[in-house]
Amino acid sequence: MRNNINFQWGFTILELMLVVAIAGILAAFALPAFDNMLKNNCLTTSANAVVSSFQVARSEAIKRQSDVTITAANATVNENEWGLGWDVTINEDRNGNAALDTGEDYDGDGALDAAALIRTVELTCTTTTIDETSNLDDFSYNSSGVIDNRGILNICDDRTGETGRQITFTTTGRINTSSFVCP
Ligand SMILES: [Ca+2]
Ligand SMILES: [Ca+2]
Ligand SMILES: [Ca+2]
Repeated sequence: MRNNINFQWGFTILELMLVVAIAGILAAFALPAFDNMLKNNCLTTSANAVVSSFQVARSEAIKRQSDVTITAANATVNENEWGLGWDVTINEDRNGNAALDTGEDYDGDGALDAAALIRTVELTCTTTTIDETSNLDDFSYNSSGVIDNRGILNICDDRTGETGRQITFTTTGRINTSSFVCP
């Protein structure tokens, strides 16, 4: 009986060592691939979040006939102003008379707000950076859908030479996305 138990233990440890060795070899190959996959997903998610927010900002500005502003959450960090997220807000005073008129109360709080919240975007991919190349930390669309600045947003992460995204705006405020070789 005792011999049987010893034999069982010996066999299990040998087996375990083999499994650990194989798992170690597999992990050495699989982990960097998994890490790359996560980072690539983050680049795509971040680019989609930028494009969707700027599209919403432009369409709301035209629809509501008022200025809509997108403000970076991380304004003081020149290499990554937009990487943590941003707010999209609307100036409720669309006729500019400093009074709350019918149809102007976007957020329905009964007060005239210069920056009523349309949406807040928080980005959780900590390795992803979104850098505006001229360090612009806000953009505004007017009621015609024209943007006040032609920004360049480069989306990269902590790898070197990865395929990032570059987002730019035409003079009329339309949004272009292209792939970008990160430095
Ligand atoms: Ca007004
Ligand atoms: Ca309001
Ligand atoms: Ca910058």
